[in-house]
Amino acid sequence: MIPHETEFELYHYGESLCSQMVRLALNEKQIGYTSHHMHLELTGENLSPAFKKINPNVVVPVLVHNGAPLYNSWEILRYLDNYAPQQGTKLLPQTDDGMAALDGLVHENALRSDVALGENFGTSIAGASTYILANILKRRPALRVMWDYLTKHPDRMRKIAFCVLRLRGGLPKPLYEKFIRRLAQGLADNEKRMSDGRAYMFGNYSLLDVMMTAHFHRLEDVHLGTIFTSEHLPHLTAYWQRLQARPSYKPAILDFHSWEWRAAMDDIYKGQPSPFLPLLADELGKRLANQT
Ligand SMILES: N[C@@H](CCC(=O)N[C@@H](CS)C(=O)NCC(=O)O)C(=O)O
Repeated sequence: MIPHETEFELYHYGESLCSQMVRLALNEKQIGYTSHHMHLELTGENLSPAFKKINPNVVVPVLVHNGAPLYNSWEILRYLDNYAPQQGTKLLPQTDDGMAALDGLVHENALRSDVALGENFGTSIAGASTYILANILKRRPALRVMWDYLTKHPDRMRKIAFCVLRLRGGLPKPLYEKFIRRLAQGLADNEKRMSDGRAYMFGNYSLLDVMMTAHFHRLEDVHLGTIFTSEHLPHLTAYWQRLQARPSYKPAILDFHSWEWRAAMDDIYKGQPSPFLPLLADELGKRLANQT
């Protein structure tokens, strides 16, 4: 049982994709919560003994419901929808087709620990953002960062990844190119999906759209957002505008921008598009041409 003062308490980070999804879902379901906003790479707060009592796996988000912790963003989304089925937006797809397609689409698009970095749309978006994590880690001495991750992070892959990011300032370039090619594939697939004129992934808004909001917002953060034009992606561009126009977007996403993340973006991109934008446009063009 986690000490708590209100029914729902959320441990989260402004720019974490999984945290953004849970905040969007809480907003869409109109469920209030106490916010425990944390810093990750900036301070290593998630590696502290205090947070390990809340989540021994040291990751966010953690939603605490009446003292019981819930750890996985997808499970949290489903949990919230089942907890308040009649309140706010229904998050599980409302058609049989939608329910049948859900797991496949989640597997193809979601940031999941059982999918390797760069092997689907979500893990490619996370991979493409690692320059930002590296830039934030640079604010702390390398030895401090390595000590923290090597001695306190329970995940072997992640402890190495964070040290590599701190020491190299990013991952090897071919990996970023792989992420970009997989992103192009995901964008082309989703453009096709939306081309029948549906408003959301399953017709009505659902948890897949919650995820896409976080993913597309991240594409903007890594300065690849100009790929959304009516020329390249007419249906996805309209869809992205629809997602941003929802009342949940500002309170769940924009209002939780973290200063160190914005500073890292400015430092890396200096207001210019990502150097990977031409590759993304090129790869997307090829895939869209193959679809017709
Ligand atoms: N499967 C988890 C993944 C959570 C996760 O990886 N969270 C990241 C932020 S998006 C994190 O806390 N990373 C910090 C770290 O590993 O040190 C979920 O869906 O909630």
